Amino acid sequence: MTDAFSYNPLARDGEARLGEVITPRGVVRTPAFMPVGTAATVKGMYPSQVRELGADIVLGNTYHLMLRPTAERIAELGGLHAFMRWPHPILTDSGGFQVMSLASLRKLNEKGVTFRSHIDGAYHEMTPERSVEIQGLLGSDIQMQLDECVKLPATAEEVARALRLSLRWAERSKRAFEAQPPGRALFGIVQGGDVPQLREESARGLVDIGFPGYSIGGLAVGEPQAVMLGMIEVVNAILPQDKPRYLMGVGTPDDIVEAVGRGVDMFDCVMPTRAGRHAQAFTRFGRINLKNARHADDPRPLDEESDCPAARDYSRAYLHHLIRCDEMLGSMLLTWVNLAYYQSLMQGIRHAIAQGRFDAFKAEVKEGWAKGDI
Ligand code: PRF
Repeated sequence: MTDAFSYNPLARDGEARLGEVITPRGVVRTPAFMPVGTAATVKGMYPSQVRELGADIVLGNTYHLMLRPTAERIAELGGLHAFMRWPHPILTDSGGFQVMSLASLRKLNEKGVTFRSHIDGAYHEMTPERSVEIQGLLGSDIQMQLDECVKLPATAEEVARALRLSLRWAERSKRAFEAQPPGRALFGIVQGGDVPQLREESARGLVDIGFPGYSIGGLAVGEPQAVMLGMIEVVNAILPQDKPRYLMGVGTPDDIVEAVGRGVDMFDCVMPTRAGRHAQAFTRFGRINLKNARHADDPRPLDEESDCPAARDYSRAYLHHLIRCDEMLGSMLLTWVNLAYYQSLMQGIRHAIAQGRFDAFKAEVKEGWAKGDI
């Protein structure tokens, strides 16, 4: 293993890419899905379980960790990998997006953003430099620049202002990142809302600054899927082929196969973990809501052929019972089922690209997902 960060393309099928993101802490097979571990935990899962499902990397959140237990405390305790006992790669989001969705009394200016914590109301300041410093203290392998993501619909003026601010923050982030040890990477984040020309301006601006990888932000924020896919096409035509592309906060299995078909390599989403805590199971036959009374007498497992014990070994009646009683094992088992589903989806995608039959695989996934509650 070298101490450098790199992207290694392995195969292509249309625009879909099979590859590897190489980090000193390990290889991330792409297309990859990163389970969300916001507060230094993938909720309800042991790190060893997450790993066994095939995850090569998890995501952590600057915003949550800076507030509690603080980046400085995690650094003193040996960094985020040691703290959460996940020795493999970690990607961290920069905090801007979470400040906008969770914190109150936000004030944004050229310098950065000030806000009040959603936990205790204390005031904090986040700048591009401070975000990179926090991600460095955590020891994150793949770090994100501070950006401003506007919710859609928004005016073109508002979208343009936010993307230009994000470009200036990208430069400041890159400069601050130079202080960190080799082997880590900082990604720039493309913004530009639903306006193709602004997406282009953002992507070109970031490529001019130069990053080892590029994130696509500002999507899945209220626009129809067709608009999101159109923006991905615009951006992917500009981003360099020899760097990984990460679509932030996306999405459903349908979104993921569509985005892979447009050149995206990395994804994260709370969907499998959050849905698991809300009685929803994802299976290759479709989605199942285990709160529904029709499961109360059903002795069948969710999927008797699954490799995941949670899907294979527990009856639907038992899962329904756990959920009705609000037992924590119910959430844990369904989170396990859903992350297993997502990782097997990614494995299927990688296999299909390698075999040159990605389009057929994509059609199968879309059909299964469209079935809804079965
Ligand atoms: N920016 C950052 N994180 C994000 C997003 C973004 O635009 C999104 C949008 N889907 C999710 N997470 N920094």
